[in-house]
Amino acid sequence: MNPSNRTPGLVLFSIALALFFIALGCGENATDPGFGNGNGDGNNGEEPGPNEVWMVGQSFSPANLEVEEGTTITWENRSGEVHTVTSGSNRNHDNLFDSGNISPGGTYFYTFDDAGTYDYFCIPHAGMTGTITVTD
Ligand SMILES: [Cu+2]
Repeated sequence: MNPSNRTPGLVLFSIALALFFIALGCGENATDPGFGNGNGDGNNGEEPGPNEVWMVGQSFSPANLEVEEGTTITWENRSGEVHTVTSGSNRNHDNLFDSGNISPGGTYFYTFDDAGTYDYFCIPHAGMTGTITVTD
């Protein structure tokens, strides 16, 4: 190869590489798994992982989850609304855990160290409840 041709080739390659990464970046944004996509259902065909609970619309999914002691549960707000993960039943907070407001796209974690049945609810939404059953 003639040395004088090297530099333009390198410049063209660099431009192509830059365009590739720009395109990649746009693609990621366009396919970012959807919360707040307008219909209150951010599923897009996906499922919560084994230790995950999603807030979809005005419900917890799955509403009932059984895990072993020491498991950390992740709640992810896949809806377009603010929710809470608040321990207790019949809308009475038992002060074990409370996420505070979780905005769309936000997450909350809690580790269940002891076996038992743990009811929880969402403060803004009557009827939005869930249960974590912890086995030893
Ligand atoms: Cu809620």
